[in-house]
Amino acid sequence: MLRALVFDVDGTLAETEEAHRQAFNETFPEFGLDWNWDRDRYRHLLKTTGGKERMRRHAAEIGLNADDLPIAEIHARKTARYGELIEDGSVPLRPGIESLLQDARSKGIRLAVATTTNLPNVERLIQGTLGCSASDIFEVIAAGDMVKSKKPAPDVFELAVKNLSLSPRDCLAFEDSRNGLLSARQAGLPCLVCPSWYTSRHDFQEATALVNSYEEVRNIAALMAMFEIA
Ligand code: XBP
Ligand code: MG
Repeated sequence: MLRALVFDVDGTLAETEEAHRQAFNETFPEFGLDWNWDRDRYRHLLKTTGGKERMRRHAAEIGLNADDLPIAEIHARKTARYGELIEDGSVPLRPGIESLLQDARSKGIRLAVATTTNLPNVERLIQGTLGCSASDIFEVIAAGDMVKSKKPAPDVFELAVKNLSLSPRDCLAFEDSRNGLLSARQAGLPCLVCPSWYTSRHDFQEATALVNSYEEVRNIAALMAMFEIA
């Protein structure tokens, strides 16, 4: 019985990664770093979820010791810059997402978030796009640093399901990446994947359903049909 939809944020609710990349690149010089991540480099680094973890990986790969860098401070500045970039709604929700959220609410299907990014980023995205607080839309928000291990570990989906007080089988996860898909499936949720710009070449063989656009599943009836037969 479908009772809740649990959404990833980056790449799923919106194509945010270019804004993340811009925020990282604009922050690095403030800390004396000559790092500049182009799209190919960022696609590689996206294999590591979480901004702090991503910077540590980059440091290690270029032969630096991340412990010598103020990773938390850099990340705080990057988060502030990212918020400025998206707070005016210039990164829109992906087509079909808003109508799916509205239809779910009207049908009494509960809504939650399971993301590796941090809470202020979810808030800024929803304020910028829907003009309300994220907590007005999502009953439960499980975000990056609330859990021990980020995706592909199941922790963040497990936390969302626990806070919903539901069985994972009564939830449906929405993801765009292989790490997210593995996280959702390991937590026991069926998972609908809609690839994003950076993830189109990922392996999604464990997906319960795969679509090219959320416009294919813009209402709960379409989703139920897909979910029941999957
Ligand atoms: C998204 C991420 C995030 C963002 C950066 O993964 O990996 O790390 O790129 O966010 P997913 P922070 O969509 O699978 O949750 O800098 O706030 O960590
Ligand atoms: Mg994602």
